Amino acid sequence: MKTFKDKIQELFAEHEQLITRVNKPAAGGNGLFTRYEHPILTAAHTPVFWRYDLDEETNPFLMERIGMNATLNSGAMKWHGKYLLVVRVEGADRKSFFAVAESPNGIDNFRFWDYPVTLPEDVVPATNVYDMRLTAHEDGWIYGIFCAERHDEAASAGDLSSATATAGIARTRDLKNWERLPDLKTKSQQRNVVLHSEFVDGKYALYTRPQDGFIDAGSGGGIGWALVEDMTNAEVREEKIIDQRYYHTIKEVKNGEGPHPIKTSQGWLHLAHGVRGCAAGLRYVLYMYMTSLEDPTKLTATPAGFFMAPEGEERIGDVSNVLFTNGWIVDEDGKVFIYYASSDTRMHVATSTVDQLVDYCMHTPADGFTSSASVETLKKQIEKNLRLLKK
Ligand code: M1P
Repeated sequence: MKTFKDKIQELFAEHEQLITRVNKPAAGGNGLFTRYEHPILTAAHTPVFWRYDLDEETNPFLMERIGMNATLNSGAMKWHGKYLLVVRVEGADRKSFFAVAESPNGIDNFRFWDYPVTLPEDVVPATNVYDMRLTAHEDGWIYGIFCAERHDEAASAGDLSSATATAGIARTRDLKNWERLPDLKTKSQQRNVVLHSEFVDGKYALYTRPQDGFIDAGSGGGIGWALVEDMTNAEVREEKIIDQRYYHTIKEVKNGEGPHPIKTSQGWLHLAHGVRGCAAGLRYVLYMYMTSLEDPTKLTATPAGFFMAPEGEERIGDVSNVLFTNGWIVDEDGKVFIYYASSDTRMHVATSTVDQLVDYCMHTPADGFTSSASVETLKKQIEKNLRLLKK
């Protein structure tokens, strides 16, 4: 008969086996990026000592006491040679919190730090926090901008669902001690706010996503841009939409900046999510675009359609048919690690290179916005290829 100690050992051994599992490139692909066989983080990757009370006296049946539901939308950065994710962990109680997981190679062996992030609630307490974008800014701080969600005080009596979305701001120098700054002041609700890594005209630059309600972007036209003088009292006075939504595209209903863009010799390389509605609900896909180095508000490349859409098991989860990203890491050699979550449930990685992604953006035809325009674009490629094939 197994003792309590044996059972604990078993739990730890199973967990260790899971988190040290080798993650190999998945077969197939489209030349743009490489997917990997396994998710890099799931709820089961959270430490055993988070979930179980390991004291036989207080937990004689060795049951989970604090359940974890999902690991999703993670900010990312390279830190002391390690690939670090600030993961949105969602507990069984539906509350999300941030926790750091690190890997030696960016692909597997992600291990959570012992404690989750303690985000001070001294400035503006929120009910729920999630989807942190990390920016190591040239001012020397690492900023984390995230969604701070609160119950909408204007909701009618008995409406316990209406909420408001605001951009929460925190900063750190070591990813362990965080300073909470006042939430971003804006005219509308905001989610998916991202800090650009460099000063622009001596100011902090933010990618915004104005929205009429907690869910609906409504009159918010797309991904916005705003300059802010001081991150310790950040206020959006003017907001310009730089990446608009369009009818009958993958970003018809909503879009949102992913991680902050990567600086390349050919412009700023952006990764974002686009949302459209269908009979099955909302469909979230990832797309890319580029902006000018001289004027980061100017679009220079807008490849049509999605860059990455949910496939296989990625399609299913707590909120099915969703890919979402808010973290990527570029290595010195130009290798890019794209961290994305599927269906609000688990985290994955895909790899590519800066050169491939820039090539994708610059040479993928833009959306012509009608079926006939798409057919004309396709015909050009067919014609060229058939000529080549006949040679
Ligand atoms: O459920 C899908 C996503 O929905 C929201 O995205 P958006 O801000 O574009 O509406 C966010 O709640 C995100 O966390 C979630 O993954």
